Amino acid sequence: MSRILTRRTMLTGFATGAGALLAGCDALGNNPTFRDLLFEGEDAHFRIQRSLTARNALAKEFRPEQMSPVFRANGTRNPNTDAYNAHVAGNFADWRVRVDGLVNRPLSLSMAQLRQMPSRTQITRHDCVEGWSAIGKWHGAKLGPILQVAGLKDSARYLVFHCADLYGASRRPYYESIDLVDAFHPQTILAWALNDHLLGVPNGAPVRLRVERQLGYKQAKYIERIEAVSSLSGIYRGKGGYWEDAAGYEWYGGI
Ligand SMILES: Nc1nc2c(c(=O)[nH]1)N[C@H]1C(S)=C(S)[C@@H](COP(=O)(O)O)O[C@H]1N2
Ligand SMILES: [Mo]
Repeated sequence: MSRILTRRTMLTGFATGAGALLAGCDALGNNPTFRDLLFEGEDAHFRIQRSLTARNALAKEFRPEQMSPVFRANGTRNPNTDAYNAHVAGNFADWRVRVDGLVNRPLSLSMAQLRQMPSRTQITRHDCVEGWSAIGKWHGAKLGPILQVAGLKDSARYLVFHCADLYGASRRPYYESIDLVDAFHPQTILAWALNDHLLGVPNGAPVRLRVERQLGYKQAKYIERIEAVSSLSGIYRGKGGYWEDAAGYEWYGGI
């Protein structure tokens, strides 16, 4: 009941703020039709509010003793191209993560520069659609502040993560994409450490995405480029990711 009153108060406050509605507000409030309309509006408002809250909510974080003894690798375990092998040999000293597309200031970040960005540590559960899960401790740069440095243009709607590996027999580039709600989510990080060690090759060295509200295939490994785009339709086969293109996986792999 008190929640309903609060909603009503909020809505009345809104109507009051609208000024023009102020004079007729009391009289209209006694009119059943208008009152019905108000409540309908409240319901819609709170439905939208709830769904937005769900997207912004934090994924569950776990305690250190809940971490899986081994965090298995899946998909590409080693890109194994000449270019990638050269980076491995050089300890990724020359690796760059480019941030480009619909940004005001394109970036080319070294691993050293990435490590200077605001960072976050989180112990979360990774869920793969193939039916396994693992709890791991991730550490890396928050994506939001990086995007703020790059300055997204108003037309930017999605971020496309271009990876260094060519997957499967088709040898097509692995890629993934997320929208801006997930891009600025506080747990969305470019992770370079897993379980207190620098990320190994099987898990995406030197840097991979963690987007904790979504399934395993969204967690792009071996990131070389982050491209801001207005639409996914021009990217590869247009479904927003390798598995979305190849096997009809959902673009929003919400958990
Ligand atoms: N670049 C790249 N990223 C990828 C994949 C891949 O094959 N290549 N596989 C995806 C899938 S299906 C899963 S479950 C996770 C596995 O991450 P892990 O190897 O650290 O367990 O990475 C995802 N990101
Ligand atoms: Mo997966």
